Amino acid sequence: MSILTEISENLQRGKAKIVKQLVEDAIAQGISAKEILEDGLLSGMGIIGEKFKNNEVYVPEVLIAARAMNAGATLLKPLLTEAGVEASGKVCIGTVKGDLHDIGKNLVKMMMEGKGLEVIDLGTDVEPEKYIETAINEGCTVICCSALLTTTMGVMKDVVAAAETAGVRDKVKIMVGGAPVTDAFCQQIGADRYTPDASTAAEVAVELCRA
Ligand code: B1M
Repeated sequence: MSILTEISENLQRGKAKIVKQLVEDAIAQGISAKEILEDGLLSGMGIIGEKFKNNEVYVPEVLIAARAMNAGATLLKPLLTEAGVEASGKVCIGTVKGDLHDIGKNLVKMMMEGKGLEVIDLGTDVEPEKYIETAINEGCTVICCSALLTTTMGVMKDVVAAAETAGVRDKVKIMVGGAPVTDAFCQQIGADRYTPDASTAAEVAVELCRA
């Protein structure tokens, strides 16, 4: 069995310590951080997601898998960070109100930091006004909203509205993403950019900060 398959399988069983060790071994073997992330950690999380959907596993199993995912991803962070890049802008990020999923948001944050952006992490369950207050007070050029639930993605529209109410809509760019979010949805709610994954999100955020 390949080490990446072992990472995926142990993540699915929630074996955080083993996942951590295997990720260290994979790094030592010279496997790229991107491959470890995509073919090991994210592959395992995807399988858990499918089982969750089919009621083959439940919230506790998903939670311990998520913990194992984070244990592995933390080790990859320095490798995904480009050495010597200068801070190229400031953004804030959070998962929208009512939504507690943070694995994708954390990955987006990690990739953005890797591109040299300063990232203020607002966590999960973030009120629309909180994004705006932070952007104003901290001088963020970009607001990044993540949502994983079809029932919470609508909050992104409230973030756009809150920026309008505060009179800063022309001063901040609003990026949206997360599994149920699409480009059509982004346009429909009047946000600025949708990106499907963490690395594209980081590239686009840098572009927006430089514009
Ligand atoms: Co939840 N959950 N969950 N869950 N969960 C989903 C999302 C679900 C699709 C599972 C399913 O039924 N198939 C489903 C949503 C269905 C829907 O809305 N249509 C669901 C549900 C229903 C729920 C609960 C309601 C379950 C319940 O309690 N009955 C509940 C809701 C709690 C709440 O938020 N209020 C719940 C709870 C949980 C856990 C707490 C157990 C756990 C979260 C742990 C945590 O995050 N700390 C959890 C998990 C882990 C999942 C699944 C299995 C995995 C999500 C994940 O982390 N994926 C998920 C099923 C699935 O997605 N297959 C599921 C890996 C992650 C890297 O991907 O977040 O998509 P993702 O991020 C990607 C991109 O989307 C993108 O970049 C990332 C990688 O490149 N991206 C952005 C993300 N944000 C971005 C922002 C950007 C740009 C790109 O710009 C700003």
